[in-house]
Amino acid sequence: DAITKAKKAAGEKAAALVQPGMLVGLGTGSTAYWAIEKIGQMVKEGLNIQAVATSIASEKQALALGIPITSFSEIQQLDLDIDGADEISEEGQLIKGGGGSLLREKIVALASRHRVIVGDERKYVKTLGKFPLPIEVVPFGWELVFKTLQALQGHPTLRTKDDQPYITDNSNYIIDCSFGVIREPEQLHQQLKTLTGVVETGLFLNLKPTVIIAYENGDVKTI
Ligand code: DER
Repeated sequence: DAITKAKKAAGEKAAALVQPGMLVGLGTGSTAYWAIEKIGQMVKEGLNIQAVATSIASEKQALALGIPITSFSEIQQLDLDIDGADEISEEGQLIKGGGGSLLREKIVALASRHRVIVGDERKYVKTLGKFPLPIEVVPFGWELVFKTLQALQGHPTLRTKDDQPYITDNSNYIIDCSFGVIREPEQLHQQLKTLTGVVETGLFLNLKPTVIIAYENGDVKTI
């Protein structure tokens, strides 16, 4: 369908930015999926790179494609991180975490010299906040963080999977919050990060990513 074609087009355009010898961050989700597939094809054709994946799922996909996987015990900086997002503002501010991988995604994004964010047109918004903000929290005492988020008008919901709390790759929980339009994302992020028990938020700010948006009509724009 048109959305899948758009995701594929955006992912493959991002993959084309990968150069021989690069250390690459592999994102998570249904758009980054296509970038990883394309990179796998390029590796089969002789491209020499090493990659760090942002989730167990992306690592499995990369290994199956023969993409050489490295880790932060071997390297401390990546050249290019390719990832998706749930919302991309016109200033390049992001909400991520819909796929549950925000912690490793942010670690990899911050360890990369450059970031490319890929998305279909639905992701490109004027202001952040329509998509509920994912917050990764430690399981112990999550109920206390939940109450504080209620008090902050976050309208929190604990993310579940098969009627159990969703467990991240890092053995944590995720609380999704709807704060409404987020006009001061830095302020909100700092406020949330100071809550004991909060590990990370899905606000990816001031990363100055290259943004690739694919439209259902077939256009692909690099912003
Ligand atoms: O969790 C994330 O941030 C992922 O990048 C994901 O939410 C992106 O969404 P997608 O599956 O539509 O690419």
